[in-house]
Amino acid sequence: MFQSNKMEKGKGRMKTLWVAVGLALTMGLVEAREPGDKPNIIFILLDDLGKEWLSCYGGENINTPNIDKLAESGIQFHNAYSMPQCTPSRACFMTGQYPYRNGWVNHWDAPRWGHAYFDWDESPSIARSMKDAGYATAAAGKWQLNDFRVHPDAMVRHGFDEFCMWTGAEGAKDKEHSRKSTQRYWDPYIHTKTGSKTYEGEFGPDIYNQFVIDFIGENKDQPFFVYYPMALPHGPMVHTPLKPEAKSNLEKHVAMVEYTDHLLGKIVEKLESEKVRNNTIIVWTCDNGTSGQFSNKLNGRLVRGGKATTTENGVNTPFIVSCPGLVPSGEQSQALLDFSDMYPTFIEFAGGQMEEGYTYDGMSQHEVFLGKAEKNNRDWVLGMGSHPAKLTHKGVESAYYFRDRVIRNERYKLFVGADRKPSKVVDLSVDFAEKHNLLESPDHKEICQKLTEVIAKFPEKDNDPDYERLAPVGWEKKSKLPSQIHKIGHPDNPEGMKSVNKKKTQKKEKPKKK
Ligand SMILES: [Ca+2]
Repeated sequence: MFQSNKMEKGKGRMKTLWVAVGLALTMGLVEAREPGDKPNIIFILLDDLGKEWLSCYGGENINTPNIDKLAESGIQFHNAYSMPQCTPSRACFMTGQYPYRNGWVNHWDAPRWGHAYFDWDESPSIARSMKDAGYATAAAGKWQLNDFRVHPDAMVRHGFDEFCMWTGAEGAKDKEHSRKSTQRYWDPYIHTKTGSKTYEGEFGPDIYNQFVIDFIGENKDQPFFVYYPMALPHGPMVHTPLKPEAKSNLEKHVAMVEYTDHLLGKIVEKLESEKVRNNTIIVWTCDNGTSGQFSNKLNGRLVRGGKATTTENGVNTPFIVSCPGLVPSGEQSQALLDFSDMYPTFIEFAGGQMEEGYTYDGMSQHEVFLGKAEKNNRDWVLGMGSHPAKLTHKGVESAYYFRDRVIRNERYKLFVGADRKPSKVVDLSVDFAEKHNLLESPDHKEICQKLTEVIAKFPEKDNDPDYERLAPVGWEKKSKLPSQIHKIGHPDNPEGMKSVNKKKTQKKEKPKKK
């Protein structure tokens, strides 16, 4: 059942053809730019923030007027899924593939640990497809999927014309370099076309934001696509230019969330002043739930940060779509969508093509974004993946043979174990804590069966990250872990299976301790 990410291997894509198609489309577009005629798209992705910190979703003790205004101006979604952690979410967005297919099931800091990286030759790219559809493309903020010392042109290869990225913490024998490159906020270490360097005395988020603002100004007369994975509000907790007095971690966290709001305000202001706001789709969302160290009240209930978990506080992400010329305003949507949907959705708006030779998991939400379809084409959405991958003597591999995951519809949610069996079904309309298991309930036989049938659609084994092996660079992590057999749930590894069962038992016992 093992399926490669790519149906046909080989480096030679039909690049020439796509470029030709892109050019032809661009040439047909030189005239007026009406709303809907290749709208600009800005995908803003916050790092580690759940709904409990946004007043438009019912979060308390937080002031986010620009985000609230964005929600009022468009559609606010309630059933949108990200993945539980950075790498799985970001790779899913970039490829339109679920983690078990693109191989990025676990988290991997490419610049810090070396070895695996997001290989442009082994994966499709939303940015490359947007570029081929005639869009000017840019990325700003956090990337972390490549080491820019090894591949300074990685962003270009992934399809971004312009970029301004925090490098990600770079592992190095020189500890001073590691320290410098870790900085994403004050004195940030940023990679652009002119190379990587520290911007002393500056606040990184201002630099990434100004870059996006400049890019909008320079490209306002043609369709543009911006992938803006903000560095904020992920740790380390810092004071911001607007709240220099923030002292405690909580005060800093609040200041950082409010700073994302301030930065969004500046982006919208720029779009308005350039008169492209009506033709620019802003998708505003987050890559995973808040860090577990922070809790906040959401509609009267205390919610703990759910980063790296598959409960709703980890994966049911805030998701707002706004474009005054195209998208209806003031709407609340229960439509199901997840991060794999962005690639086909944006490509449909762009009138482009997804890259050939790959299997995709996403479904276009074009009609849902336009407010033309309340109920969309999805029966379920999926959330899975977190914690570091494993480094073996053959390279970086997924830690599980089959990673546990969740799927949900508008009301019910199924937890699937690493043994590929259903472990829990909950009714989200009444069970906020996701604790009451309906799997054996005679009244819920039908829904349990319907959700359980989805498991058969998943490949038996999750893929591993697919990348061409690099020559040693000197700072990479070392490991002699055996390949494949180390995996939790590997059929030839009874110890691995034991740990699946042990984990299950521990989970079941947990509530009793309290
Ligand atoms: Ca994250």
